[in-house]
Amino acid sequence: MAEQRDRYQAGVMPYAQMGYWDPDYEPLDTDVIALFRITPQDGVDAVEAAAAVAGESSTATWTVVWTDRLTDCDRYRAKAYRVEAVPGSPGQYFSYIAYSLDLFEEGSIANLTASIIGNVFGFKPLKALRLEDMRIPVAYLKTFQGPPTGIVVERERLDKFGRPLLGATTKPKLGLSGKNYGRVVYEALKGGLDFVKDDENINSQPFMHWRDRFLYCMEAVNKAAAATGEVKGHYLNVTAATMEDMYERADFAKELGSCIVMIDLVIGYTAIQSMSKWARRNDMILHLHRAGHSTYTRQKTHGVSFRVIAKWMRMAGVDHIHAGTVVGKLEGDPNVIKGIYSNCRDSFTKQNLEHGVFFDQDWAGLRKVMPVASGGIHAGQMHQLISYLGEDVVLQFGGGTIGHPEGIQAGATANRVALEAMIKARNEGRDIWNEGPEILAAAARWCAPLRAALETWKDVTFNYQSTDTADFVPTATVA
Ligand code: RUB
Repeated sequence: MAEQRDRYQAGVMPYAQMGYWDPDYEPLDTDVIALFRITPQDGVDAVEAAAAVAGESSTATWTVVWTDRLTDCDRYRAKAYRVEAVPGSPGQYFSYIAYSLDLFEEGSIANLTASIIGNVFGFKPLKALRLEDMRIPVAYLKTFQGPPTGIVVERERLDKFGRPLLGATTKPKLGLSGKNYGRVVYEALKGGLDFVKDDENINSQPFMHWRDRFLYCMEAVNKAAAATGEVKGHYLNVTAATMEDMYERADFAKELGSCIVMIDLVIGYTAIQSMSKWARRNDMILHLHRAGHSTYTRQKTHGVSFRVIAKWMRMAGVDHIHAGTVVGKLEGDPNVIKGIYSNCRDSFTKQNLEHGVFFDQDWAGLRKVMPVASGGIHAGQMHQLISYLGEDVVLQFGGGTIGHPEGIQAGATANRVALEAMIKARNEGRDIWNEGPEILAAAARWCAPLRAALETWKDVTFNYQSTDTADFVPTATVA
């Protein structure tokens, strides 16, 4: 930092000299820490770029301002304290920045993010900037209520234990009338699924107004529950143009006896927090579809990693979050997905660079979020899904239920039988990763719908290279 005498001379001064770089700084337990991937413009020094990010995401502007001296500026300045080259990616640097807790309003994702991903993402001296991870201090976490229901209470309400939950997204995404939509929901639930789901873009369009959908879906849920003796649900998407509309729709869902409502990420952080409070007041499960996230999470050099969005959403308070399938049709590197799932389900997340997790994170007792695996999956992948994703997850087969050649009920039955056969085999100690296809084939001998599903989708896979991968690879150890 510049000498005290020169520090407040009017004019432009490098951010590092203004005090936004402090290699000796030791973060406090109460500091918010952000890890950015910085790609400086050619000729811009990495340390100065890191200091600029610290400056622009906390108190600085481009020139010295004397009004700093009216504040406790040494404390309020964010401090870049560590910069290191990203392995295998020339020109990119990981930069660690610490922020005092006093910079943030309690319980507000909007306020946290306005600093951390505010103006700084358009800053000219950087070619690109990505928020890779954050360590949220316990003191700040305790100002958030977190998930209204959480995994444990959701299972109790549903009375379903020891296996992943099964769902499906209604297809086609758009165009069905309320009555036909309700038919799809009934068939899928009756056939063995626990949940059916509105798609992200179903709200209240000319072909199906929201009240129609809610009425027909709840008729389907109640009929299927009566027919099977199981608790059933349909995620009614209450996403709408205004909070008033969303509250009206959510209230109606509750009045009809639904146990769950759904929102889309595109409604924004404040609306998500408001809906979380509504769900907590009304004992409802809150499902979050992450519509829109790939516009800023997928590319490795610019944007926000989804593991950070998952963290923010656990704080904001959702019960379900779409978190990737690994094997399905949408982006999902196995290691990155593991890191995202740990942010949803751990009580304490340990640093794990191979999974893209840069910090230990104590979750301060916030309830756990149920991750949802959805997008291009089918019964033939059951062993892979359970091996990669574990038990506390909703597996959602949309096309993989509704596209079944013998109909929707048969599609649901195929998924339920595949799931139960695989869980049974796992519980008996079998190696489901390697024996999975055999286990499925054996179950299919007695289950025509599963036989047809395996025959139809065989080994359909989406084998493309992942865009968002971890930067650290396991090193071979000497035996
Ligand atoms: C599911 C589908 C969902 C995606 C969202 O359809 O398209 O909208 O799961 O993606 P299907 P993500 O099961 O027929 O593929 O879960 O990654 O956010």
